Amino acid sequence: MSEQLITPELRQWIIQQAQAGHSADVVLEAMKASGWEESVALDALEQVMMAGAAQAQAATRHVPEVVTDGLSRVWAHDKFVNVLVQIRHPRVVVFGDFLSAQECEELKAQAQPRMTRSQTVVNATGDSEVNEVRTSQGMFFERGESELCRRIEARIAALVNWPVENGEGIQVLRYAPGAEYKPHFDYFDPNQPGTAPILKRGGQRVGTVVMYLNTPDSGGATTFPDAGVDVHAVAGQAVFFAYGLPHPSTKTLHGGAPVQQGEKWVATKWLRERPFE
Ligand code: PD2
Ligand code: ZN
Repeated sequence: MSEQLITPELRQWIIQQAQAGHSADVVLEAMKASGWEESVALDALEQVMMAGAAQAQAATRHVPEVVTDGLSRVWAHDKFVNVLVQIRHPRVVVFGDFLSAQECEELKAQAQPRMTRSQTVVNATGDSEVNEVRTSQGMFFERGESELCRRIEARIAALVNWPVENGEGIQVLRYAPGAEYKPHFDYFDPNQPGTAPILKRGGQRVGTVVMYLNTPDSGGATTFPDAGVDVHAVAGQAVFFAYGLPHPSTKTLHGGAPVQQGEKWVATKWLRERPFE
């Protein structure tokens, strides 16, 4: 365990850096420059500097964020969206009335002809493959592909204060009964060789919005096992989560629980650090 690598001297140095007002980001870069592997350095930072895990996110990179100013609904581009639940760590926000019933139906109809078996990224190479951790069907829209995509993208951008250009195209997924998406992180594993080429286009993923296009008869919640939180799939609602670092300390491990009865349709929007061109 990397815990054993943290000498008292290193612990003291990290604390001094924090007391001098250096952000975790800056300390991390300094550790990497002096030869620390990123994952070991992150573990050390987490243990020493970020005893309060919520501080970890705040002290690190600029991330998509919802600003409610204490209100239970926020204006997002063209409509008010209800803020149903907010969790600070992991940073998770559940929205009601995010998509209208008509928008859900239109998105499903536009996606339907292009649905194929979903794939996952092969970490070692950066390629994609069919994998039994993800038994849904899916498709990607290009960003800005239709008036509907542009409207939803502008709504997300306004809601989480993140530029439209930093978003990947909307992905639509359909889960049949029994289909699931086993728990995973949406960021790309920095220690895998296949990650570097993926990051060239827009950098890391830093946030996700999962929009529910229907209400399954039972099952299909989006689960956050490290937080003990399940978000039920309800048509028109959406869940947003952000991760300032590509590290499990963000507690953003999440999955799509097996659908028990009926179908489940979602649209996912992934947000990158930089423009995704
Ligand atoms: O469909 C879901 O609930 C789900 C769960 C976890 C979707 C994703 N991840 C995703 O698209 O990344
Ligand atoms: Zn995911």
